Amino acid sequence: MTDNPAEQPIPGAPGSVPPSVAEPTEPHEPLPPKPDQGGPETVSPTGQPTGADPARNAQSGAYLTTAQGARLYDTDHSLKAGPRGPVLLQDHHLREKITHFDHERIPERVVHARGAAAHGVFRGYGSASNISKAAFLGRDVETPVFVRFSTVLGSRGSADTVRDTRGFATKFYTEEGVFDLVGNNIPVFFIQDAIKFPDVIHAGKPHPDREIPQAQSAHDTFWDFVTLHTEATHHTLWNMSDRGIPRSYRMMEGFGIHTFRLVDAEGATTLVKFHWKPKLGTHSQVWEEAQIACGVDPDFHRRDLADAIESGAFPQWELGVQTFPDNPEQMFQGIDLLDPTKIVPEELAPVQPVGLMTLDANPSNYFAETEQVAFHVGNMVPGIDVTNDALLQGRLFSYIDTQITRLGGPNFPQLPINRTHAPVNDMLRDGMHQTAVHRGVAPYRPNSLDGGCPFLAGEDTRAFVEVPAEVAASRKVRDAAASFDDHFSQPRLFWLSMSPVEREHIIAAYTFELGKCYEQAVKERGLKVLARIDGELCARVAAGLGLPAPEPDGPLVDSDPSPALSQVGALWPVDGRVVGILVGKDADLDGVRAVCGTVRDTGMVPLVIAPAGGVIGADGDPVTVQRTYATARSVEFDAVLVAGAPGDASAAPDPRVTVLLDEAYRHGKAIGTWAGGGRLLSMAGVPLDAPGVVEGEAATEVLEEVTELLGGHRVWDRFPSTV
Ligand code: HDE
Repeated sequence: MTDNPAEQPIPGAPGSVPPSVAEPTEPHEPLPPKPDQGGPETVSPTGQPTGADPARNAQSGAYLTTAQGARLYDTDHSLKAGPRGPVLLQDHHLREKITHFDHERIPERVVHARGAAAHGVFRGYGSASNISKAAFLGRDVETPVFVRFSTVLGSRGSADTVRDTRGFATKFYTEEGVFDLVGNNIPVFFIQDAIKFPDVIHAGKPHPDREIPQAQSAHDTFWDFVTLHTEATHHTLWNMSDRGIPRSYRMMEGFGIHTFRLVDAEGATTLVKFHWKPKLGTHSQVWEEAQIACGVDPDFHRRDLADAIESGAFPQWELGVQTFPDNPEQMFQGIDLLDPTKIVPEELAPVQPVGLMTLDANPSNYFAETEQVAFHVGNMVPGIDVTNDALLQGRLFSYIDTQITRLGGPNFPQLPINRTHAPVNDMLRDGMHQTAVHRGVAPYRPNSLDGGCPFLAGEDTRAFVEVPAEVAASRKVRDAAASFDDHFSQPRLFWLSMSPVEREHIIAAYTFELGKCYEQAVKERGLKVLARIDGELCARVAAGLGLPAPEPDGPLVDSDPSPALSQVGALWPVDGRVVGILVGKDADLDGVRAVCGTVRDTGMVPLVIAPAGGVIGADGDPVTVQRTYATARSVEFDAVLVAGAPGDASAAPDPRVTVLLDEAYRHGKAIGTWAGGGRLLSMAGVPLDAPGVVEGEAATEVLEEVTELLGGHRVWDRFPSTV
């Protein structure tokens, strides 16, 4: 057949060759739309339903077409005057294809640009029904949700495992409208007033001259700001703790941060703070592990979430509330509930579970769903209201405003992922990207031309019942309450609540981050702030920086520690944990087969690591290799098993194996071996008598002990501690 498109027969025309339908281009039906992609029913000018089913607007049919649905017979060559050109302007397919491509990108989010998301369902326990009339909190009420996790500072293409706060934003598609709980994995914030948000973000983002460093807080402008602006001390301390480097999105707590107001059916109100508690526990990486993962797998968290859901290990979180009386002072046991830099320790106000969220489906299109989802703290349902927290109040403006630039106009609520499941009958009209074809002539009230529609809800059926909260008569001021001046008592409370190993990690994190700053004045000011948290913390970081430790310039206020803040000490389910199984020359393949089966049966993921890919021991019962020495790195594994050692005792291990075992050991991971693999461990410098190193006779017995260790997340005893 000729290459000249002008000479190609038109598909379907007599004599044309039917297109090949072999893999990988075999046409198939589009994926069924997700239930939460339904939307307000609209009709096209010709009366055809449109928009309600996004799959209708996406890929359908077997043949490649233009955007107008015209079939194409060639998409590889532009239309030319002869095979050697020039290209003709009349090639409308070329122009359509390139023009669309030129406009494929939208602005990334100004913060939280890098994210990953999943669909799921929330089931209310009914336990909150006595304090909120929100229907979705009712007993066994099931509500579809879409959750987006994110880092804050990095660009859309930045690495996942940086030291940063993580976003935890949940869209509940309730029958009463959309409720967005736009939270973080850290329960306090850098600032007490929204007017400071541009300042903290400008300081945290890369330097404006060279645009470096990417997705990092370890640089001068960040530390310059947070040491001058000491209300940031509490959040910064959480960032420097293990919370700043989560092991997985599935293993993070989530916090609404602000105090919200719940309203019951009679109008009585209760103040609450929202908490998400992960069923898998709250766990972190260690810093070196996080840094390595940034390079070897920048998509570490995104991949982890998608893989877990695809494999059926659906992550779950319990939603809970801390409740406080709605008193005029908005204080609880001396803690200002309107100050978002303060927590209320769980020991003072326990978190009461109100429902369970399960994430059970991955998005089918990243751009349409994860990128275009638009959260807004103002998306609330009857039974949930705001408080006077000045950070929250500023957010109420920001979230709707930012979408106008990011999503190109005011009609973003019509995007499939943003559509409410409640019926919509608004009087909002026109604007960029209007996809609804509204009927009627009178989008105003009062009117007689549309028969008075839409009608207003009556007393009993209306949604928003603004709580008639008192507003204290006062003068206009740019100021905050005196209690907002306490910037150090809660950072000290957090420090005192940490276990020794967690304190070591905090010391190392500050030493690293301040050590990355160039400005001496910034480092010195950083130490002054640390002196207000704890003397030992300050002295150890000062020693690491080679600077004198300053005296605190104010009192250290002790309070009872909050054990709930520590991540160390409990046992957790091991679902979805990844066990690497090193299989070299002369390995015990029977043992490998046995442990692979048991690992799977326990709900974990076995990954066999061998010198080369393919299958090994192909004598009827082959073992499939999932990782090779070239593709494996320790950070992917929560535990490592070594299935024997080469018969030739003098052979040095492959250096990549040595690195893998050395890292697994230093990162506190459980290591198990049998069939003589201890020799390999010793050669890699792993002491066989160290805590969490299990050497045994039978593979499955070794695995049993390793699984027990995994329940504690890491072998904490392996980290030296002097605090
Ligand atoms: Fe945000 N924040 N924020 N934020 N925030 C945004 O909205 C803002 C704050 C949070 O996955 C933006 O759609 C202001 C606190 C999450 O799409 C923007 C202030 C908390 C996400 C915005 C705050 C958050 C955002 C950027 C200070 C935890 C990602 C893109 C008053 C409770 C949501 C967008 C997603 C995103 C503004 C502070 C959480 C610009 C002005 C406190 C999880 O509207």
